[in-house]
Amino acid sequence: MKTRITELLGIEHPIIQGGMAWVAENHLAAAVSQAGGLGLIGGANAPGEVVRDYIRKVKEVTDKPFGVNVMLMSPYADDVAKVVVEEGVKVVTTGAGNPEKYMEMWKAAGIRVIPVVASVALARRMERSGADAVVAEGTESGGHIGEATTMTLVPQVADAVSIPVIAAGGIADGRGIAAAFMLGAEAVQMGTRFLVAKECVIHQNYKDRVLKAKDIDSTVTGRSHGHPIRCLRNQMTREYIKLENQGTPFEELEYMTLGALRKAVQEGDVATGTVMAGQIAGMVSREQTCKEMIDEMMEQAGKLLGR
Ligand code: TUI
Repeated sequence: MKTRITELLGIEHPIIQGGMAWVAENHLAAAVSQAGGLGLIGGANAPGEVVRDYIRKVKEVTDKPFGVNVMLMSPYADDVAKVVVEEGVKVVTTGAGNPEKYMEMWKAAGIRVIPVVASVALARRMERSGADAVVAEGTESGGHIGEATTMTLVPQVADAVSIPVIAAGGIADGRGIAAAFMLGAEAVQMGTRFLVAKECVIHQNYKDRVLKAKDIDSTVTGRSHGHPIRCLRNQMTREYIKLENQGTPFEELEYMTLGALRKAVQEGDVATGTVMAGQIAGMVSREQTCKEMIDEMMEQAGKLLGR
């Protein structure tokens, strides 16, 4: 399936793996790229040198294109932004902010820049700043989210910009890919399905929680403070939302959840840790290799789109 995105990135399939914080390290990124998609290393809150190490490890195992997601709220965003240039990374996506200040440096280095946006306004602005494509990410996604749904955001962004659009949020099978194409997308970005990939090195408790999730098992913390995060309901979300409703200051809540994602991902504490996942977790019920997932989804999407 050739689109402007597969051509731009030099990939076989129009599937990009989300740059998930603490999850998207070298093993997952390399496996997705090896399977013909675009694997991403999630910079998250990691220092530049940690990201450099991941980049080198991916290069050791695959010649295929891969990228890095720069999380703009990270205290290390400036460092990571330089490391991707120094390491000759070909594709950069950004999240949780406006990457304009890095655009000139990245473009001069020949990097394909793909900001993740949650609004038409930011998509337009990114096109004007020289972005090569945008990811239009709906509120169905896991992690830090915007307000608009994928169904409403993707066609509005596709109408507003001329650069290619990648759809994200609520997509985890060939039906979702076909639907995204119908809305005007030329590729999809997926996170939640890849959480349970065999090559994804997160704790088995995290995977089990996703595998067992039902349709309405996700919730959103931090809405009242303007930092909405979608994750699966547990003891942590119940306590957080209770305190939030009582008007607890943001700094206190931040303190409470500090390290909570790492606790869930690495230690498997899915009761008091943050289990970030999208609304589509209810449909993700099988552990497979990245190649099995991608081949299966592309076959299903191809059949639907060929009808
Ligand atoms: O970035 C994400 N998802 C994420 S990042 C993350 S880790 C994290 N750690 C600490 C605090 C917050 C997050 C977990 N999940 N997705 C891309 C995304 N970007 N979603 C929404 C946005 C966004 C929102 C507002 C992008 C730009 C924006 O406004 C920028 C502006 O200046 O207008």
